[in-house]
Amino acid sequence: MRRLTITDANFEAQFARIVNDRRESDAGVSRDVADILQKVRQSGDDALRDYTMRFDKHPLTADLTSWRIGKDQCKAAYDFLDKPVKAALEMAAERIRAYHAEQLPADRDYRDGDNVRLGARWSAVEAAGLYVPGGRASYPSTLLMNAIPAKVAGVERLAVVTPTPKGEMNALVLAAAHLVGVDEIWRVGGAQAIGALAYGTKRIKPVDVIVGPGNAWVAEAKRQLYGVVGIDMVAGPSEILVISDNKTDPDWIAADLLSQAEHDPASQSILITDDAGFASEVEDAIDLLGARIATRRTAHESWEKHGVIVIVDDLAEQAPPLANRLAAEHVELAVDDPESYFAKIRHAGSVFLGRHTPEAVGDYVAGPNHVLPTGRRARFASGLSVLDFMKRTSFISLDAEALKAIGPAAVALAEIEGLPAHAASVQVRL
Ligand code: HSO
Ligand code: ZN
Repeated sequence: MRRLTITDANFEAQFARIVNDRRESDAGVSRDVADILQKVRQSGDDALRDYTMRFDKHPLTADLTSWRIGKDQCKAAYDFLDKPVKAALEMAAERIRAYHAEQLPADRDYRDGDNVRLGARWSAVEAAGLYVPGGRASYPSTLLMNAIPAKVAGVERLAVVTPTPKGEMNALVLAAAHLVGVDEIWRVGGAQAIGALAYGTKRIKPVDVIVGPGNAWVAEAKRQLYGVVGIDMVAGPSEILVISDNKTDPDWIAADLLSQAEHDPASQSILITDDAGFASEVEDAIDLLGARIATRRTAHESWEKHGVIVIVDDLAEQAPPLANRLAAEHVELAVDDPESYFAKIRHAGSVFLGRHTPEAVGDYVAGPNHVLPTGRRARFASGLSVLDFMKRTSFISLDAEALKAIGPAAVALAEIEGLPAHAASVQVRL
């Protein structure tokens, strides 16, 4: 953990280093991924079979159940859940659905001053692919956060791909799939699964958009296939920035900082406060709680390597501009007047207002998406939404009068661009 004080002579240099810190692995995977994608494109299911044996030790055979997880398996996983877990998942799903329904965009259809009818109509993509990681980062909440916006947008087909190393499956993810009504789940993972979704194979039909988190290979495959298909953001390790005065219980803030640190050794947790004594209490609380949790190794590594405490003089004045430079995925405002801070925060994936709004409620049940821009991408990007599964078709309609009003200008522009057929197609109608 590093502690910075704004009055230190070298504060600016130290803070700039944190802003520019690259925590994302570019493991030099791009050539491997290009090879894998080419093989999947050429040999389809045969390539999937080879890679899945090699990387996941899972045999894809003539038996379809080795390829695909059945609806009945998902239902069984769901039925097997404890009642409180079931109720929690249902509450989460319903709140996420309601929030995303509010995002559905309105069509436009109007006449302008020249009596030209103009507008735009939104429609969903037909098919979306969702990558669900195996192992550490395989979360039912992430399945809800990715699948529900697609459903709300009106996507007809949702195909999930997920690696099942040595045949192993995450029952909670299957239960979540049952809850949201996803029934096409393929037991393939890695770059090869992304290739299959983009190009299609004999078994797996191609999709139009691919979303969902994954390791460096998955992220690189999505990047390389962007343009063949649409993708969501390429996401990096989680981040949290907590802005707190000394009136919040240090135990609360310690837990908040650890909540993102426990995701990944490359995660980053930052506290900005105006009280050095309070900062030390939070540090002590992190040591105590951090030693007790099952995720302590990951959380400890993240906090040691990437954790930061910034001590400022004037929290209300100095914290928001620092927050904007960090453009963090999550920003918590644990202060008396969070609104006045919020008004000054422009770059953030999601903001949590007030001492009683821990970031973790946003990860699960509040409603907004937990797939958010990381690595300072909040400067230009937003969290996953129904719009990631939709596109807009503009339309134009003219009658003779309207064409008379704007057509001659089109003719003039076609002529200076040296495109006579363009000019003629307007002129003949005038
Ligand atoms: N905080 C993560 C999402 C997540 N948290 C899933 C718990 N489960 C995204 O930044
Ligand atoms: Zn989380």
